Amino acid sequence: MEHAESLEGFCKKLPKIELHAHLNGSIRMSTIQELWDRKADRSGDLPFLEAQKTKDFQSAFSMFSVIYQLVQGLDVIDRITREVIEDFAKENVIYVELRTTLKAYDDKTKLDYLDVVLKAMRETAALHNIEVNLLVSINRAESLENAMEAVELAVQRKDQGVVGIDLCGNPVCGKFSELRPALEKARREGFKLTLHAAEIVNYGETQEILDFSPERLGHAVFMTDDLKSQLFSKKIPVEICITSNIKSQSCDGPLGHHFGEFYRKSHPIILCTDDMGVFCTSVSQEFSIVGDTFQLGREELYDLSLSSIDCSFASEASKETFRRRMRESRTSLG
Ligand code: 6MZ
Repeated sequence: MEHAESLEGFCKKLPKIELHAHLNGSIRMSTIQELWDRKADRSGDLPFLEAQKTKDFQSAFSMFSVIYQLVQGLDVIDRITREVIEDFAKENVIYVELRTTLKAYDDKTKLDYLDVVLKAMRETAALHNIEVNLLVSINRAESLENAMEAVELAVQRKDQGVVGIDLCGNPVCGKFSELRPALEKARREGFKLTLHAAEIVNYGETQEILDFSPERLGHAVFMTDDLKSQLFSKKIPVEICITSNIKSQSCDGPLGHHFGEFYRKSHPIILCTDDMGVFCTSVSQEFSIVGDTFQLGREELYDLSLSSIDCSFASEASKETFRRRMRESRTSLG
């Protein structure tokens, strides 16, 4: 049957949820440019643009240092939180789990940072018919002491939209095993956990992470057959970030991406952007990519979006609301 709507149009209209979005990596390109233009001591082109051209995994990380030079202060954090949520809402994302590493600026504490993000989340969500929760990130390059502090701050704001803890950061730095006590503490405090895993080849650590059984994993690119079969039998949902993996050269292209294998095994997966500013993507685009590459029909894309809801850390009542919104949209989707 011919569809009046293009695949891109369908994927944009499809209600979606986003479970893997780093706040600073999701910054709008136009905002980065504006912050750069305002900088008194700039010379030459925005280094972000230069960094975006380079494509290996470590140069993807160099973009975060450019962002951090420009995103200084809670007023900017407030602005980018609002803009990122607006951008998700514009493409019919009905629920987002944003994640961010808490930072202290001048006289402002990490708790101030957390409060600014939570307030901006609440206010913007109310304006745009989108629900937003927060995961506090632990950067694996940080000390255990810092990781413990992040969990303690998350505990202080548990009833205000913090639903989980993420382990992220440059995978060549730090070790899961050394930060594990902070993640155990988070678990004791009732937080759900999502851990970046297997973004580079590190089978030993991937095994430790699987043994730890977090509620979700991010990426899961470099897995042996044995690790994959453990993952499949444990049914740990995986946040899949295709454009991020391609642009950081963790895989050759969409066709060779492990989405195909995980999808065929009916393993729980969620299509995510990772860093929509850094990697110039959107959740709608991630759906279009899998529709095109793996020949998924509209029913299958709809079901993929619907099943992602089960993997979220939202309350059961919220999940029911998302499912209802998806059902209601079904007839108008084309
Ligand atoms: C691992 C990543 C990442 O926390 O300052 N981050 N960690 N793998 C990735 N794949 C490309 N993309 C982003 O957002 C930016 C931070 O998120 C983590 C990095 O630690 C980065 O510094 P926040 O809001």
